[in-house]
Amino acid sequence: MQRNLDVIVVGAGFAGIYMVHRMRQAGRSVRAFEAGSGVGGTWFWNRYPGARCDVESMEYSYGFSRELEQEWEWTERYAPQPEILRYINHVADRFDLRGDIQLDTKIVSAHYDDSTRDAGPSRESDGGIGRWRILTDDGESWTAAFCIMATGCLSSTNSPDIPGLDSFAGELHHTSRWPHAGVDFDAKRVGIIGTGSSGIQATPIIAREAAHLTVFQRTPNFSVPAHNIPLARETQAEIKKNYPKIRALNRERPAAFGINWGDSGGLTFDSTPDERRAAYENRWQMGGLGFVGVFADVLLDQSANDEAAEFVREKIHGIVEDPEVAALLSPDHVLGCKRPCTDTGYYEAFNRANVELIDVSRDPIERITPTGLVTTAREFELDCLVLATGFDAMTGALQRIDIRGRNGMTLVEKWSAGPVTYLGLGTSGFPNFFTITGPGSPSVLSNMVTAIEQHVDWIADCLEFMRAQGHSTIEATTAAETEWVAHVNAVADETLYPTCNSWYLGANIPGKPRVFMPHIGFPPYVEKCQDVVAKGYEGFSFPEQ
Ligand code: N01
Repeated sequence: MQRNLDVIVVGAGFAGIYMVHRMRQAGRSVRAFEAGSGVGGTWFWNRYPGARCDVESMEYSYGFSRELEQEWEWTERYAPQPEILRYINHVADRFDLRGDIQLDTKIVSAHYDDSTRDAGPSRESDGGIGRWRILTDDGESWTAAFCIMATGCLSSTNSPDIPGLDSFAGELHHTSRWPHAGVDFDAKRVGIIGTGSSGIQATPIIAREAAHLTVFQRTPNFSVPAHNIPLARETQAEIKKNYPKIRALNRERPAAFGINWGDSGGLTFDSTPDERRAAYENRWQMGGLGFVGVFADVLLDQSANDEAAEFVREKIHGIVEDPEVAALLSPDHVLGCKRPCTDTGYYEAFNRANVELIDVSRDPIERITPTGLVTTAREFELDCLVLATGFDAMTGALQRIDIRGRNGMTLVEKWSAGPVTYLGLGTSGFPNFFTITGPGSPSVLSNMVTAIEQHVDWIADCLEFMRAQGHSTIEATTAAETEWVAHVNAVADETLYPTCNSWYLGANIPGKPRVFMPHIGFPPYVEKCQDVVAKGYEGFSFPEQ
């Protein structure tokens, strides 16, 4: 087997799969390594009950193949996890990609080796100068001219450091590492820690199955009903007829999706109170993430945000019968500064007699015991404990691999004060190293599939440019990345995003530097990427070794 490749891709989710496809098309030798026993990335791992996408299925799908988008049939407005996983598997088969994807393999280290830089000109697939040396967890080593990280933004599990967690004798499951065989909650006393998107999706379903469910909430979250429905054939056919146009229009929207919502209603206080109320109600009835875009200034103006947030709190009080529980479920942070959730029956679940809400911000969790969970106020006997505690987002998956650039510099060391990237695509000192939807790019604040395609296409085109120009090495410059990080932060600082402890800021991980990681706004970002190319890859250098 050829162990000296042109390109190594780490991960085989939406990003890795499309990267392999583009590299194949360009005639490069490529291999993707995937830790899971199947392709699909986040949709392979997150199999918890209720898992589904919060971007509509007709939008959360690849646009690179006209045939693919015409032949695939989605069944629901918001696709459930098993259907998205089937779709990704279909793509892997349809484009015959599996031969270049190695499953059940973790990358332990990726080191840039320029020790043989004087050995003569490098060709992509020779074992020559400036190569990435990759070691897998089964001890195999590979080299490649290019190392492309398709490790995902929300793939590195955050397991809370609660004393005694390992001592729990019942069933313990993290939502992002859910057993393939499923979990039987029947007649069980279940506890769930975490009320982000995962916890909010899982809660109503577990509540229906379990004897008793205790929800341990540290921070309430805003959630808007999904109003999920089967996708009518006619609706799907209509969209398919206009797919290129719809996708193009979506790419002009700030988050690259949501064409159905129409435009926002301008600035909040340019409308009368009655008009505003009607607009909130309209977006609430539409359902999903579009609620935050009801007016253009919801994430820019505190007063505008207060009013939209108050509308959601009223809705919570309207749904939840016990006013004390409703009050506990009502967030007081800025609407949208933590990613809002999209649910099916979340608040309604608290009207069930078998569901209890515990405020662990008031009575913190002290420890887990073999038989349950102890807070400062009470002990809870549990047969099953679900951790819906999220991810070490955006940087976690990258930093858990021993990645070293020039002169042995580690990525962890380089990013010790927060991720430093140019366009979220590259970082200086790490030549021929790309991150798909890396920190500093729109990624999680946009339709991930669209963001992935934009990055994969940019990288593939860049490699073609290098081939045509005879360049063997590309590297972001320090000046460009410094300026870019400052720009990403300046954009965020003009908004209300940095006001609360979100995973966008790394605030959910103890000790993680507090830096706003995603770039806000897809269209200006794409424009910048295009401009960089038009100016001969401005901000990158081609040092040739
Ligand atoms: O994770 P989260 P998630 N003790 O970080 C709590 C995407 N996603 O997996 O807020 C007690 O949002 C924590 O409390 P706090 C989506 O982008 C999408 O739910 O830190 N509680 C919080 O409530 C989403 O935003 C979909 O105070 C602890 C929760 O755990 C992202 O993934 C579905 C704790 C974690 O919430 C992450 O969502 C699922 C502790 N020690 C996920 N540690 C859809 O497409 C943490 N918490 C719909």
